[in-house]
Amino acid sequence: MIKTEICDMLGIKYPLFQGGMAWIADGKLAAAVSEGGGLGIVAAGNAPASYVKEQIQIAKSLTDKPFGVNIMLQSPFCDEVAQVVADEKVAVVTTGAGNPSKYMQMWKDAGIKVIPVVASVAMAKLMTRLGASALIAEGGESGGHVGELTTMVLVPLVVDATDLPVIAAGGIAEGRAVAAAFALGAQGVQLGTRFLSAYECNIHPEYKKKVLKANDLSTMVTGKKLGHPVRSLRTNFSREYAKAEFGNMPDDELEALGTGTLRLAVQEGDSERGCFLCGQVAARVNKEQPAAEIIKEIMEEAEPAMKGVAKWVK
Ligand code: TUI
Repeated sequence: MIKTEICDMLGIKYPLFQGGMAWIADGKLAAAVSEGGGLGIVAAGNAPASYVKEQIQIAKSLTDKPFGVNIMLQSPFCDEVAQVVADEKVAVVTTGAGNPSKYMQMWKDAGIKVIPVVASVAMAKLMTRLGASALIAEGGESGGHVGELTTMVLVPLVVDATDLPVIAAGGIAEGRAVAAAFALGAQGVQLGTRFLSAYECNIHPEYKKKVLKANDLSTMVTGKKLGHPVRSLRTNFSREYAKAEFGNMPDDELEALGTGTLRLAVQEGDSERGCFLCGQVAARVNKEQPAAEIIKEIMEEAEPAMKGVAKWVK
């Protein structure tokens, strides 16, 4: 049994979080993960506060265990959503795609544990100073909005820059990668892509099929030109977007080309116009399973992987 400080801090069985995937991580998926002993997370994404409140209530109706909400800091509804999570007193807030400084005090006053995603050492230090409970160090192998650094480089840098427990994210979908993350100094892991294959994950069947079929070269990063690089599956859409980006399409047209494309992927499975956010590790995701089974399997695989590397110590 693998148990760390994070388990005691949050009252969870396994030190494993489900990533807050916009449009995907709803109350049902979050509850299934929390019921399975991990920390389920409802993603606010770009949704209005009313949607987030509804999903929190769905999660509360399906589990008594703690769960979190991920706040996407570039959302136009960020202020309202930040207030809803404080009112609902969710156990944990994770943040992504920006700097959550202005909300930290409000969340802490509501008794919420704040666990920001950091993509740099400077941000790790700032969040430590402002009273975060832990940090998520997410490498660019992950799906969605990606930073510059890989998990292998970022995790030890963040671990050495803070006294807080660090959760590693990006490129983790099996026990061996959990063991690697622990070797880098992490005390927990966060998985997004692996949960795309969960039965409780309500994405279009075409999205799931694409993830299950993906190989080592199936993802790519677009969006650098507009300053928000995003990793997704290689599809006709992502190739066309990349072409437009390398061509001379004006920024406002590029922005328009990307708008609404995540919804088209998640709800319609539209590979001509949809953006299928996905991490590199999709190559290691090959079967559909209940969320609880995914968690148990990974944490059981991690034990021999952690012990196994010790055999080289003479
Ligand atoms: O946020 C994510 N993944 C996401 S957000 C998203 S929606 C979106 N799409 C396009 C542009 C912007 C958002 C899809 N996937 N993961 C967590 C994450 N956060 N990865 C990287 C970061 C991050 C980046 C910069 C965190 C902090 C940060 O610092 C900003 C600053 O002010 O220094």
